[in-house]
Amino acid sequence: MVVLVDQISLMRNQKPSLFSDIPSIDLSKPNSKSLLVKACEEVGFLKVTNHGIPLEVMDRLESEAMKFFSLPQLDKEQAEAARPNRFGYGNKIIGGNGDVGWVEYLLLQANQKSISQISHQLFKEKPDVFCSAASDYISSVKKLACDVLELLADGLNIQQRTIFSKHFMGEENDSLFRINHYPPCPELQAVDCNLIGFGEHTDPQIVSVLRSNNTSGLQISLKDGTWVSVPSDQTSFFIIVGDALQVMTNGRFRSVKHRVLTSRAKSRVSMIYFGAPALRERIAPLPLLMAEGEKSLYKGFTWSEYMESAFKTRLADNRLGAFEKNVKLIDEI
Ligand code: GA4
Repeated sequence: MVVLVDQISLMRNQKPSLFSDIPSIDLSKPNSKSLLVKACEEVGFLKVTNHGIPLEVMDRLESEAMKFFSLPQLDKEQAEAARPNRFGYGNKIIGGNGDVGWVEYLLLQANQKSISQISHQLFKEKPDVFCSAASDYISSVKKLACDVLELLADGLNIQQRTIFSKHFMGEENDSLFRINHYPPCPELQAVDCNLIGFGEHTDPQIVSVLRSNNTSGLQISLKDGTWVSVPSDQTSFFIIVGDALQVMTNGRFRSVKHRVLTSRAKSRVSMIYFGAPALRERIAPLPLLMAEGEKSLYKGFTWSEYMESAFKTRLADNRLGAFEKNVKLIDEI
């Protein structure tokens, strides 16, 4: 309860405005690629409509995941205790460094082997129902992530359309999938404030594709540092620029800080696909995106180096800071 009180005082009086100007991009329109580029540059966050993924695919997985989240806490904790690694069911502990939130979640590697393993871990009876719902959903959002990245490459006038998407097309990609459940927090009824569900952070990967039920709670930080609330939309997907894409575009695209606040009365479920390269792959600014004389802002790194460093920092830390080149200093030398 101490944590709750601390967090309440932290969040009191912070009421970010609803951001109705979230770039909303209709993927069936011919101008979508230039709008995607603009949104990634200015906000690092956008919504896509006409994405071709049936609502049924989203609802099916959400309801299968809710079957697990609705089990008695003891059963879920047994599943957590039996986990051989960080994948599977988790509760309240978000990051390896003590970051906590009012959240429970399922974390998977976005490949068939992990989907099948976790399905068996969670559902002793009939694991195939969750397994097939998760496989269908993950393959659909992976394709959507690739489509969006290919449109972005087009919009940036890069000949090789797969320049970004190729990173997670290979067998060994380190892409993840996470289903977050933010249970309502009735204690908040008494005090007019919110509680942190998932603390502020950027996503380390190339791109994230997020879908939530129709409960709000997600907030993003704009360029000027103000926090705005994202209106929920369960039929659309939100695209989040990750650190790796910011690096590849040498800072042109913005890896956006975001966080989730829990609600007093409504349960929020979000499902996020995180598109990442293989651990041995190298991420660095792409020379073909740099203007003549433009300096590289980042030191290159392998994906495993980056994730290793990510696990050593807390959520709110500026994870990319350790890989920034001090361009100004170099000029002065
Ligand atoms: C934050 C964003 C995603 O939820 C996540 C998280 C990941 C994890 O849960 O394993 C991390 C966290 C997230 C950032 C720093 C590292 C990695 C926990 C952690 C301490 C799945 C992701 O990719 O990065």
